[in-house]
Amino acid sequence: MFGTLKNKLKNLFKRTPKELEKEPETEAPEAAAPEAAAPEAAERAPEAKLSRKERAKLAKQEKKEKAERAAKEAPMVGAGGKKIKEDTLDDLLWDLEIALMEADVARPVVEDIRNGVRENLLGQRHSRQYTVDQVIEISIKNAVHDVLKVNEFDFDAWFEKQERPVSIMFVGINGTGKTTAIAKIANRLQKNGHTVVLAAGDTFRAGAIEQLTIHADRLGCRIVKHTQNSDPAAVAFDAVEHAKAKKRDAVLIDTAGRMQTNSNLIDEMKKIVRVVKPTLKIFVGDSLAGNDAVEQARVFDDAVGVDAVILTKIDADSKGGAALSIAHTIGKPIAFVSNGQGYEDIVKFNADWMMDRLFN
Ligand SMILES: Nc1nc2c(ncn2[C@@H]2O[C@H](COP(=O)(O)OP(=O)(O)O)[C@@H](O)[C@H]2O)c(=O)[nH]1
Ligand SMILES: [Mg+2]
Repeated sequence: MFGTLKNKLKNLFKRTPKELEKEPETEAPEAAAPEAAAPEAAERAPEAKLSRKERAKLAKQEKKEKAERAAKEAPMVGAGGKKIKEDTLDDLLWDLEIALMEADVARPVVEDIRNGVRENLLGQRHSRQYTVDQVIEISIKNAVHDVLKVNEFDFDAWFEKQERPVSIMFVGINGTGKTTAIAKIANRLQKNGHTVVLAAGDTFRAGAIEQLTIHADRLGCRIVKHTQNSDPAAVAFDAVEHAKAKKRDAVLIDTAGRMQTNSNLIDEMKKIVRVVKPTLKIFVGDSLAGNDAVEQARVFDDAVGVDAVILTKIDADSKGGAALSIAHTIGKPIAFVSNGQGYEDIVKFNADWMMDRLFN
């Protein structure tokens, strides 16, 4: 999962510190260095018999542990630390940009991360307890976390607060995983004690109604369906009426896919929205589509107004770009990520979850 992005970032972090630090003699505050280094030298004295290589390894380990202990602290200091060189910082930022773009991260998000890191580091001095590569690493992580933070959406808390029945419409192009996501959400809602009605609104594709019927049978929930080629808005309307009459909690509305540029499809989506006024409109995007998924999200958002995103197939997504950029680019949160074909393979998205996958 997200291997490309993960590896690219990891390689960036592996740069040697010397490349990025200004030479000590050019920096007046470096004069304080021997004093600061003294306790460390004393600590290391008993290990004098170790080889140089071993000592270096030990020192590195010590430094790493120290940095990890202080990981929550800001690595930057106002004065007295080491300064980052501007030209080498720009080299690294360029590498960062390339790495993000190669992992299919959308351009505006690349810019945001890059500028965040640059602003944070340029002309700043960093605390002596960090090596410069640790400083860069923390800075990049913070910038990525900032980007991800806007993506959160607590579906469960949201759901509890809505009037019943809650109607949720799923939009997205063919094959992205809408129908599968509907079954997963239905399963999840039922496990949380809610009653669910499915609306077979993909009346276009042969087999779509049958596919949703199989899920309804397995999950033991009601499905409202009409014949193929019938009006999907009418199906959705009937499903909501049924839910009202039977006091069901949720109506999950499946829709057709085709191409996002197909104007019939877009009109069809708009009609469903006019007729049932769904409580929530979820765009389902295939993470493997990378920047295309971002574009599709934009088209659906312009047409019907997307409220949240489900990103699918992240179990097969080696790049991670869409996961990093989709919500930020269209300004809508990611509610869930789908990571497999089983009913349980759906995870509530949050920034820490994604950070964990990218950096650990
Ligand atoms: N690996 C993987 N496959 C998925 C995931 N979600 C859906 N699929 C598969 O993608 C294909 C299309 O899914 P479907 O729900 O029919 O897409 P729809 O056309 O948007 O309704 C099916 O074979 C699903 O099993 C996922 O998270 N991971
Ligand atoms: Mg479908």
